[in-house]
Amino acid sequence: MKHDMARGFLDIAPEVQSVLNGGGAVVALESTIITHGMPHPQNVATAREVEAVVRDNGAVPATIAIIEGRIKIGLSDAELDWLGTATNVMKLSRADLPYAVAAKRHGATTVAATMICARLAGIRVFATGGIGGVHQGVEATMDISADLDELARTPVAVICAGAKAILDLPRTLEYLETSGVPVIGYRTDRFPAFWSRTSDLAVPLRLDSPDEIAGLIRTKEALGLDGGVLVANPVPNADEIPAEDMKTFIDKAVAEAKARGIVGKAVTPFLLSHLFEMTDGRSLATNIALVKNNAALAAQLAGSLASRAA
Ligand code: PSU
Ligand code: MN
Repeated sequence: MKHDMARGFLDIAPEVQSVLNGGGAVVALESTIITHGMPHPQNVATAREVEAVVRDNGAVPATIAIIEGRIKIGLSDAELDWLGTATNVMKLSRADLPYAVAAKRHGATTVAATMICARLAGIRVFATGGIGGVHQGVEATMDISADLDELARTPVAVICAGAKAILDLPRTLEYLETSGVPVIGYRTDRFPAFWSRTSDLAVPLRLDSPDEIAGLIRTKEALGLDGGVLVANPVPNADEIPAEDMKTFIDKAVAEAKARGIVGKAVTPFLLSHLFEMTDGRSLATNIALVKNNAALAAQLAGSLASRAA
């Protein structure tokens, strides 16, 4: 436990706590993807499958959410089922996490909030789908996901499939570089674009094994450099939707969000659900495949970090 004052706000599942006590491999998983990222019942089914993938790869999963103000590190079956259909669950980032805890609300954690909670629990690796980033039209809206600043300040490794192509990817990478976040392409030289394996952007760094990523993380810590690292893991070949195919849909979804005046936290959930409809579920199938792929790599990385621990 990194922060003793926070201990009283956390409910760490006994299995997760015992693995952490023994210095073993734990992977944090977010809950916004369940409540605001996927429709029911695929959201709950995917959450379970992702937990199973983590186990198959030698680590213990800890799905994180806020229930009645308690920070849950690891959810029970009943809690996960409930989360899948609950309608009174806030989408929480750094800005509103303390409110949800103080007011005893329910909340799903975004990448930013999941990183904060993972760190409080002593978990170093976290698997998600895609991170939030700089939105298209940022010149007018200033919409930049709090996920980026969290990566700059909180020492958790985030495994994602790049950033969704609904974002402004060049500016997202610029922002990460300015903030000092190492962005690692896993077995790729191109920054992956979530549904697509590649974009026209070079990835800043490339590593080809979990051990190498663990080595970078340990060196970063030894140098006293704060913040996380972002690992961009391309969706498997069989599941990808080529960038050209997605582009038409994305342009339409972004225009629709603008026309309807969708702003703030509602933007990402709106775009995702609109895309699921426009692609007849194909974008959802790809989303599910890439999260599982990230969970496998995250578990291997957590194992590698654990085995190197003194
Ligand atoms: N990746 C997905 N589905 C999601 C998200 C990411 O595959 O639903 C969520 C994450 O929780 C991420 C959030 O942190 O979207 C970003 O929201 P915003 O752009 O409002 O910061
Ligand atoms: Mn935003």
